[in-house]
Amino acid sequence: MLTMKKVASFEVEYFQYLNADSQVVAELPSFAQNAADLIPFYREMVLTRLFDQKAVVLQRTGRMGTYASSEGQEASMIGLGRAMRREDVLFPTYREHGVYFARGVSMTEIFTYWGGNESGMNFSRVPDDFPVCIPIATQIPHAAGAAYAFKYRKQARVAVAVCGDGATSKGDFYEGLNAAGVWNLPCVFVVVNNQWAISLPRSKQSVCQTMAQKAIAAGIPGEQCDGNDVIAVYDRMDQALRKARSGGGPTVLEAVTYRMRDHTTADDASRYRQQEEVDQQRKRDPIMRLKKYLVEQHAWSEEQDEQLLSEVGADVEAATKEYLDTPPRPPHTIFDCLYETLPKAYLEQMSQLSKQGEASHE
Ligand SMILES: Cc1ncc(C[n+]2csc(CCOP(=O)(O)OP(=O)(O)O)c2C)c(N)n1
Ligand SMILES: [Mg+2]
Repeated sequence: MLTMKKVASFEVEYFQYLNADSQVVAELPSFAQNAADLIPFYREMVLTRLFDQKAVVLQRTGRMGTYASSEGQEASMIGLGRAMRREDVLFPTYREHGVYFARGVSMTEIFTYWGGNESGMNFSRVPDDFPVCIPIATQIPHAAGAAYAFKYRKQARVAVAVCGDGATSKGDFYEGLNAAGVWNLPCVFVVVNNQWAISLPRSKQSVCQTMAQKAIAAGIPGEQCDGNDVIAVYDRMDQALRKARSGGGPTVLEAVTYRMRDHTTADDASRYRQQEEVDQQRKRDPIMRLKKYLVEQHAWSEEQDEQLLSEVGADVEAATKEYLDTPPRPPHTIFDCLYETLPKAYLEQMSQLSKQGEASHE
């Protein structure tokens, strides 16, 4: 007789505390019970947005290279960056500027990198954090490797890999998750699902209901949160980090958000997505959501907001000046951090570039 039994079952939970109308929809975690304690989150989200707007202006006026805007994703970035400890290590994509800021990386360092000078990635405050990763998903197995090292050395550190919805279709994503699961590594994988992978919408990326459930195949828990609710992102990140740090193993956290601007300054999103969709998503804006809540709780006012905008605006201007005042590095230095011993073919190219550099100074 044929008998059927269930051999596995799983579920994916969704977390949200502050909905799109700034209403509290679940009991707030302790760090968020006093609204005034959320002001530092708000400040960093505002800073990230003003930085972002300036970076696009610098690119458009020929003073910076291609740039990937993070507008709309501030709650995901600041929630996760603030939850991490300084000794944890970040493995980001090219769009996580706010996570770096929350970790104490300076705006000048980030401008410097996007201006074509890799020394901007030599972070003074978090020197172990990894640089921007352009190849999609390759940072995920790197994070698993670092987490293995932390475990081997018995260090209470967590490797945090951040990737996009598109990256979850790469083999590297699953390979990293699988290794982390098998070795029970101190790792958190954050999928910032911003609904688009350049021109490919989420609906064509994968037919699975959530990106978080991709964790299940690797035997690790996956959960989803409202990526535009900074309380939810911080809370879930904090839980996942604590678990990883105390030997409880890896977690996948999907933060559902939206990419408000073009993929990068080299893209024109109006060629593949409708303005109505973008307008609709504006109503979920993470910064407006938190501001409205703070004002309603009498923890914030329009006057304080104006003051903040002018202070942070001045900080962005000061960082811009510092970046623009830094002379470009000589072209041959692009070879400096490639190999311990530079192959012969590159040696020749490097000496050619050095000679050109000397000639142009004569
Ligand atoms: C290995 C690799 N393949 C292709 C690309 C080209 N590429 C750059 S960004 C991108 C889409 C990534 O989408 P997603 O992971 O959702 O991140 P998002 O840009 O939305 O933050 C692709 C395919 C790349 N950089 N690396
Ligand atoms: Mg994406």
